[in-house]
Amino acid sequence: MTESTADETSPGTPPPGPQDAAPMGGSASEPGHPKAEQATRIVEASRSFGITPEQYMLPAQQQIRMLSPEGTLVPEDQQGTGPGHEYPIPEDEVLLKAYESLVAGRRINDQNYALVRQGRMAVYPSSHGQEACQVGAALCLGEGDWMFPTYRDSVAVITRGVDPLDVMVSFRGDWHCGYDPTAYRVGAMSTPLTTQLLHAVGVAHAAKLRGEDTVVLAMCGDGATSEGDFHEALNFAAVFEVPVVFFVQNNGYAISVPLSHQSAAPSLAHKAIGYGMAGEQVDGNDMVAVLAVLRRAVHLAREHSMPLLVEAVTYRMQAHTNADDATRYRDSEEVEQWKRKDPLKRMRTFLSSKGLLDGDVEEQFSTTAESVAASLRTAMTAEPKGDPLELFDHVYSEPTAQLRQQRSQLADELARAEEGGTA
Ligand SMILES: Cc1ncc(C[n+]2csc(CCOP(=O)(O)OP(=O)(O)O)c2C)c(N)n1
Ligand SMILES: [Mg+2]
Repeated sequence: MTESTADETSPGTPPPGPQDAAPMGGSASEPGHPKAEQATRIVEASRSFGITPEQYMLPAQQQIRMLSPEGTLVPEDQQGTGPGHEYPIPEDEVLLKAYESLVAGRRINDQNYALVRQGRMAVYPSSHGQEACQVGAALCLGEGDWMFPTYRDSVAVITRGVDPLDVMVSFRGDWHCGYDPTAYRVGAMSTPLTTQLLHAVGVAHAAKLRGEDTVVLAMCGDGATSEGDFHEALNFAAVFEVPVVFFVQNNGYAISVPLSHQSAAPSLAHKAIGYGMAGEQVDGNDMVAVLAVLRRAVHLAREHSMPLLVEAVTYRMQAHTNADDATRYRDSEEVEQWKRKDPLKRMRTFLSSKGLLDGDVEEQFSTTAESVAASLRTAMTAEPKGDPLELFDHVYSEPTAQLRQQRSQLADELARAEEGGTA
């Protein structure tokens, strides 16, 4: 499928116009038809790889994988790569940083899980087992890029640089979003499925109109791909050639609904071609492959100003949240099988075999992770100090007369309570 059609790009051959290689065929690609003017970026990109637009847009025939489940390097001819689907292995220092972030991410996930069980946090959708996706999402972006995460993407947001405490306050119910999205270029973690994809496309479109080279990473789960907003976001991004990387973490379930009841598509990455964008499927528990695929997707989105879709196949190791009992809809054998593909173990084995990781470095990484966990424990165990008057802030940019009146009534009552009366 990824065989090069080298004659198309050989020197001296006149470059094909958009209509020559227009992907959809039929009357829509007739010269003079408006459709012929579209998908020029795809044509440009596929031409630069010497393949057809269809070959470029369809995912490679097998999942991109660089590390075996045992953590050994997969031989190059079995990695799933080919022309237009080539993914260079990231540099050693990036791989080591990724592993450090994996260790921290796993510790944060497990600390938060415990804090919920102790009643210190209301809810925590854990990404335990999905940390390679989380870390890859943060490390593939440049400082000026944006990330639009979901409720399950705390580790990605923290790896991007947001203080863990500012992320966790929303899971205690203190704030809808405890950090300033514009300061970190990280959207609020979205609980309504896929609304963030539309925001992501809007931000990327605005940046493009302003002439900035910002790329936006728009994150969602497998279940979210069935939402109407998913369709609208992808369609708009493709038609307007907006630089967004849609990153779908396919963790097998949408609460209790397995992927087989979610989609009949050959893969979620195949959905891309229907919009006229390129899709790729990667082993989501392989830190090396996730980084390689996402980094290149971000590069291509920036270079060609176009959207791409990356599906990472991973697994939700724990229940959806503490409000869910996963034993009611899946058996423990399935979970055990995925334990054997743990992203941390694979990366540790690989980096050790490359001589990049030894006991001292390991120790240093786990000490850092432990101190983050300790500060989370301290902060979440302390009673939150809320100001009741904040109830009226951030509702309208200009508060209404009614809100002003209610605010001053509450302020009076609080002042009287302070003086010793009963509020
Ligand atoms: C618009 C909307 N519909 C329904 C829900 C309820 N809901 C919360 S999480 C979830 C499952 C989402 O599954 P998936 O997209 O695979 O993400 P995961 O939780 O597996 O990370 C559903 C249906 C919601 N939050 N928003
Ligand atoms: Mg899911």
